[in-house]
Amino acid sequence: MSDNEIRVRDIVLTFLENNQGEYISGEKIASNVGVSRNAVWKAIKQLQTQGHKIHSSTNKGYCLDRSSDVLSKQSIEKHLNTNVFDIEVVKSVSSTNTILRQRAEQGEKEGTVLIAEEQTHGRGRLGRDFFSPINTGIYMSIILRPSIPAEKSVMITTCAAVAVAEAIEEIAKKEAKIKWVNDIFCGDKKVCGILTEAALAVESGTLAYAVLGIGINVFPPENSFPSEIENIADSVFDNCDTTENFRSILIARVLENFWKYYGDIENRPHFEQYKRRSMVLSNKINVISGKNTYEAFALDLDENFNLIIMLPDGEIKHLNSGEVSVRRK
Ligand code: BT5
Repeated sequence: MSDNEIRVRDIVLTFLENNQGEYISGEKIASNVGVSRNAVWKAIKQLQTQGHKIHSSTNKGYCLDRSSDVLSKQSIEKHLNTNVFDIEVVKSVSSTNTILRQRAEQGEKEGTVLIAEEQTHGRGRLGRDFFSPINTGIYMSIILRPSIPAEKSVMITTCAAVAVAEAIEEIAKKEAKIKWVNDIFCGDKKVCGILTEAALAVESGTLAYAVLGIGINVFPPENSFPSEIENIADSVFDNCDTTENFRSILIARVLENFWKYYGDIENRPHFEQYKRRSMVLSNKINVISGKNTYEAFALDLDENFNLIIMLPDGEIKHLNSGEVSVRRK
């Protein structure tokens, strides 16, 4: 496809997205986009090949089906009330975090967002895998350039956790809880994981950049979850039978919510919202530190989102999320 054909295809998609569910004549689209009807027809064929559900009728024209939920810059931007993000959507990548880290190193700007329909090597923390099957999830990363000290990077992860929990509650009307520090749960299963990777600007001790990665299981995977995680993972919605573009709407809400907190990140504007949704506070937990596991009681969070725990002998400790993980008993 030539650059011009790609441009026409993108404008036609914007037009269809903004009129989703309605038939528009080829003539009207052509005159709005400023191209021939034949060029519109070619663009429609291309979009259909990409999976967009577009009906065509000789009399009525073209209609993007209401249930068409192929992710695109256009499908997300129509739900987004800000233009601070520069969004790119791709079909398949190794890991959106890996790609954006490379781009951040090369100087790409804050607000760059990469979203994939599938990841072949989705990553969690500490070298763990994040299962990222096609069409049913959200796998997105954002480049950030915050002027905060490196040890405060947990603020980014926690802002994102609150942003995701709020979006799920608003869109899916379900309670979303946060497991210290980066997992979102619906019921007792994980529906979202967050991975923040940052690089240090050595001279200043602040972050040169951070790449925030968010993975959400929106619908059940087409071939179910792999056996290793089927008992711990779930999706936000129970089935794919939906008439709304839930993935695009969720992405827009997560981005907006995150930006709202991120703008004031040094003042921890999300602290109370985070605490309110905590799954571990006031519970008995197992602390996993390397090869050791020990019991404790989760008392509170300190101002740096360290978990304050009490050991069976009464000793109080502040745990850093980079060093240990916890499991509710
Ligand atoms: C995370 O790590 O959960 C962070 C996941 C971040 C994923 C996003 S997607 C966009 C961006 N690009 C990437 O490559 N990554 C980010 P952690 O807390 O370490 O949890 C990993 C563990 O969660 C695994 O060891 C499994 O037990 C479990 N798990 C793996 N895939 C899952 C899934 N799809 N849903 C729920 N749990 C999963």
